[in-house]
Amino acid sequence: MPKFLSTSDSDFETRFTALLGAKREDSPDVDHIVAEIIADVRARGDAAVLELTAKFDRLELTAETMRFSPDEIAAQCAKVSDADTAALQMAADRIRAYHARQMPDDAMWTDDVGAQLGWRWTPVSAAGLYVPGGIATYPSSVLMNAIPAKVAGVGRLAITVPTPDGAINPLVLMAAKIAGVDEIYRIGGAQAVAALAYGTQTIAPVDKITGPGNAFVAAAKRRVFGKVGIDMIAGPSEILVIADKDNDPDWIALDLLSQAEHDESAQSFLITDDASFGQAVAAAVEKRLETLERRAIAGASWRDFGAIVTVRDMDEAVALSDRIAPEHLELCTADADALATKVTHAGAIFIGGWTPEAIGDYIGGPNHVLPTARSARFSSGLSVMDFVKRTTLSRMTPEALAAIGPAAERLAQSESLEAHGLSVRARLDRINNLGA
Ligand code: HSO
Ligand code: ZN
Repeated sequence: MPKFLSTSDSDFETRFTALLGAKREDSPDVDHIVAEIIADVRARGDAAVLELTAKFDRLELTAETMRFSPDEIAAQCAKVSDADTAALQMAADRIRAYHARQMPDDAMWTDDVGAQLGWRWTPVSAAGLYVPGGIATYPSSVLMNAIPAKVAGVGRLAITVPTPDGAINPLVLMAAKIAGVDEIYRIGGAQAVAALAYGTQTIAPVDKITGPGNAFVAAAKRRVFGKVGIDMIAGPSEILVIADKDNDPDWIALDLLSQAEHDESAQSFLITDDASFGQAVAAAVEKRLETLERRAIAGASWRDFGAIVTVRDMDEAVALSDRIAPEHLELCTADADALATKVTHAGAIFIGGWTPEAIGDYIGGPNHVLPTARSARFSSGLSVMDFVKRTTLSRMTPEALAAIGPAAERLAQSESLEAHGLSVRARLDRINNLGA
């Protein structure tokens, strides 16, 4: 059973705060092991990566077989059904169209003193995409990471995916192919992150690393940050559904379970203004848990971290939602559009009862790599912006320099940086025909 709370209960604040602060992830401290792996890959390159792959993935590779050959990619892609390929293709097209609209504009203008100012966006040269192996291998995540990079104009994209005992999900390679990525290495863990960040004899280094992974991958990404850019350290998935009584309890139950089934540490919340509707959803969840394939995972998540909160009205619901700052927020209410405008902190909002969150995971168009663990308060989901950077532009004329240069000279003097001041003064003197 999930936790039942009501804002009219006297102990609500205490219980809600406890729920928000609940420690959901018990990530092992692997930092010292990861530090050693990174040092080893930096020192020995391919040799270290190959040894670690043999040890962790039970896979004997060579520098030549580390990368999937075009023939191997074609052979794996041939195993994918036409229906799966078509679904991936539709997803890719929609994700591409959505992200194309995110491309920011360059700007240049002349201000009141005649100075030309502006900025220009350019893509990172090379990006590495980490794809997890095992049960958490999601072909959809390959599209969600690779397509924004491609749209941004990233020249080189490399994928690393561990293949324990040689096993690979063919849909991962098909997704890579559809996204236009053909540089794919069958390596994983901290060694793959280190190889992408520092390069080896076989793998050229990249400038930015994105993609989810286990505790080793997360620790490695933290450690290589600075040498390269990283996207974010994603935590377990979360969903908050705000629903009124005019919903089918079974639909809402399935929406809650769709995130609960990701991970035992996932968290699903329902906020409703009707207590008996909340009870109906709880009953529908239990019913679905009897047969759901991943009932062990979803059931544990729902039991340990699930919650149903009854509020007095929907404004109260929005206020609680902003405190949760959920990764995914579903608004299944009559006035969903109006409610959406009142929300400030959420990674992604799904408006109205016809928009299950799963649409966003696969095919809607927006990215499914989203801020977790309340980080939607200060950050956003993956986008084209993660693969571009901004260069500022300034151009002075003699008139502009005459107008603002003396203030620069004064500030340079106040910081005792003589050459700074003189570099301005030399030009001002020329303008005034004083200098040489
Ligand atoms: N809901 C997950 C993403 C995902 N779902 C991938 C299915 N596949 C985190 O936002
Ligand atoms: Zn999902």
